[in-house]
Amino acid sequence: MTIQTIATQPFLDQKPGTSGLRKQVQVFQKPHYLQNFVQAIFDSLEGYQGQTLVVGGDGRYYNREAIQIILKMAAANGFGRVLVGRGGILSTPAASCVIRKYGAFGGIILSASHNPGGPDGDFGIKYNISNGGPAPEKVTEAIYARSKTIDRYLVLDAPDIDLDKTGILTLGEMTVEVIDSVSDYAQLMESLFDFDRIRELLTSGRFRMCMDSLHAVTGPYAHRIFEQQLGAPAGTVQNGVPLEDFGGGHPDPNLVYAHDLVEVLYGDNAPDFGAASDGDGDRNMVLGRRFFVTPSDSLAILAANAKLVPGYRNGLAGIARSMPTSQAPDRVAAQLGIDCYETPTGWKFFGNLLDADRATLCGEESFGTGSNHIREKDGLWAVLFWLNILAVRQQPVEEIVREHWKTYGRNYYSRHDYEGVDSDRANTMMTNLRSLAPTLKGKTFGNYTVEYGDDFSYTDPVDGSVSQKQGIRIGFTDGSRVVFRLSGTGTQGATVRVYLESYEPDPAKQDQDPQVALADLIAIAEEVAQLRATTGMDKPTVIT
Ligand code: VG1
Ligand code: CO
Repeated sequence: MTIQTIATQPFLDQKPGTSGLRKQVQVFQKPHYLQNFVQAIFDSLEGYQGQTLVVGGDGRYYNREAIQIILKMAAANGFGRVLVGRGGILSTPAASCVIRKYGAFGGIILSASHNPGGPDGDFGIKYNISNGGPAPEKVTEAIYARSKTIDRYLVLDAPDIDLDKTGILTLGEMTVEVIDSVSDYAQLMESLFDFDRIRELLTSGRFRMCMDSLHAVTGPYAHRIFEQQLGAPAGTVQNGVPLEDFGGGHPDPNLVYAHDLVEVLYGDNAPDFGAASDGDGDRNMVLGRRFFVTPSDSLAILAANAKLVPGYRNGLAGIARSMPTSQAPDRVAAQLGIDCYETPTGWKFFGNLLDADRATLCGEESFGTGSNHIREKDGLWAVLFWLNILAVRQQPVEEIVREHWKTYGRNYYSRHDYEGVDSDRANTMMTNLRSLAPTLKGKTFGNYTVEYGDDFSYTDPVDGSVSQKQGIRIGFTDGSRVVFRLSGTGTQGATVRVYLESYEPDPAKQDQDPQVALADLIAIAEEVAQLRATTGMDKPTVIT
């Protein structure tokens, strides 16, 4: 087996977005495209010779081919050992768990998360550092810089390895350990939650749940944890076989794309609890019987009930939420007397707060919740957290949420996405908003008076790094907000995201449809951004 040095030329579009490099599969299949990016990752790291790398992905189309390439490149570049999930499968949270548990130097995760898969779908690649979390911006910037000058990559000339049997193999000088994809993660879950109590609930005959894995990566994890370990009846997990194209679906756990689950939970004889996760297993949606829990509320409720869960019994150091996430968690933090941090969108911004033990729970409005147990958001963790709370409180999901609103007030919340917008027009809209926002202070729109308008900038309290242009915020004197961002995970055109939030302390007024409660803010968003004219659409493509 010889190490080959292959001459190559840079691709100029390898800038990582919110969560790694995401492109259409056909782009990744171009000769040298994946190899260039992998070599750019290795070239921007130092000190990995002889160290351990974790590799795995969400099982989407091109996962296996990519892993074979990465293994041969890791061997040629001098890694000592690679841990790879069987069949190339590791959910994003499981990869984070394995990196931490085995003290790996870092990990490469192959996923485009909730983006559709298959030959005409998307693929993605992301580098995680030794704390198990997504590489911070200074690392992704170094990778991007290197990708623009790269002229060669190293690869071992070797046959493919068998990914389907666990065991230890060698590739040149490097060891490859094919590990069970689920075990380490399942053990970690067992150490955090009261499995006995959850088992009691799930086998009591008084409580039924339905978990929809959307034919994505959490299938094997959910089968093992809910059905085998916790005793839920077979069939509790639906769409539990990971498929390379996710069965043609869109593995995004929201009311639009998780329609099978929504039908079950809103149908006759509905179960008590429903949940879904995304392509790579880091997102979650939680439903009660005919009841949807907004992700921002979910984070707030987990925080308010953390004492009921063994892993969090000793209290929380703090909470962190991304800027567009609703301020519901802030109210819980205030009540608990702990800090609540507001970070830019993307899990990489939580890493420092978690490492420094300033935050214990983190969350995003985009169906992401997690904690200091790993350094990624974690879909099944959130589901288990809810089950633990339900097992202790023995109340329906809806009742728990309504009680929460009564105590803390309700943050009405919605996100309107306009997908496939012309990039130039979307960028022009953002540029216009950037100059308009600061001029709006004091201006009134109907009942609302603008308190501030800006482009969110974040200074990391741990390392002082500054991230600018993270979203246009227009805040009103009553705490309501409208936020505008462009997505950093799409692969075609631009996606405009509009985030809307208002606060309702009066329990008598907490029962409205969010689209109705937010109608005035929706109109203000249209007025300031001219969304219809910009996007050419008369309504959002997806409302969550
Ligand atoms: C989206 C979400 C963001 C999330 C990111 C990655 O990013 O809004 O909250 O962290 O996806 O999640 P954007 O830039 O498209 O808004 V995942 O589950 O796709 O790794
Ligand atoms: Co994801």
